[in-house]
Amino acid sequence: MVLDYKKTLLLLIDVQNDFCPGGALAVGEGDRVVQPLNALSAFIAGNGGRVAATQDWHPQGHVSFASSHSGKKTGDAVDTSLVMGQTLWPDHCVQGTTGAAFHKDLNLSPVSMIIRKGFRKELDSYSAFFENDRKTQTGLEGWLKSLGIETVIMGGLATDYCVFFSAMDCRNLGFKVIVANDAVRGVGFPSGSVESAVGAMKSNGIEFFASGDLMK
Ligand code: VGL
Ligand code: ZN
Repeated sequence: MVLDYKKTLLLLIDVQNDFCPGGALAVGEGDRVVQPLNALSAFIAGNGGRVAATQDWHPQGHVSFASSHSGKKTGDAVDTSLVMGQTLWPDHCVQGTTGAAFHKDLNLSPVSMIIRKGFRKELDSYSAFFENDRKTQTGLEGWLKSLGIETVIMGGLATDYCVFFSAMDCRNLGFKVIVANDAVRGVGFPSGSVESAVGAMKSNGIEFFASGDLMK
């Protein structure tokens, strides 16, 4: 693939224990993204590109936890002070816990920036760029623009939430966006969510490639 790697970022989205098998919000085959992402990050970093990672990082009692809302259960949606229709999840990625740690086999050596998100009790963040109020910046846009990054390759978890929101925001901010399709896995709730997320990404000009083809 013809890419100017010096202007390319690989973004590893939420490759954390709680999204892997056995975790609090396990995504089917979530751990299968690790090997292709390690190969991609070695390749991108080795060609002068940048690698960054996001880390879902919630305080106890976070607004996105069903347990924080009496009478609500996982999968319900609530209007909060800052977000209409926030989906509720099991407690996950609590700051400092093993569940919030990156998968032990994810190679963090090439990662030069880690963006933690969802760290405010009252506000969730699916996207690596904007929190769920859709206004508050994480700072990633400025970092990328200051480095002259033009293309962002993404992989990780989950296709229908954090990858989806990150990819759509990234594209809307003017970057070329490529999803490594063998290096993502989805939650699949509500049913059909992965298919509709992939459809929306494709119709917004986000490209999908196998990681092997990105390294040719
Ligand atoms: C995610 C739900 C809640 C994700 C994070 O990483 O896709 N999904 N928090
Ligand atoms: Zn979360």
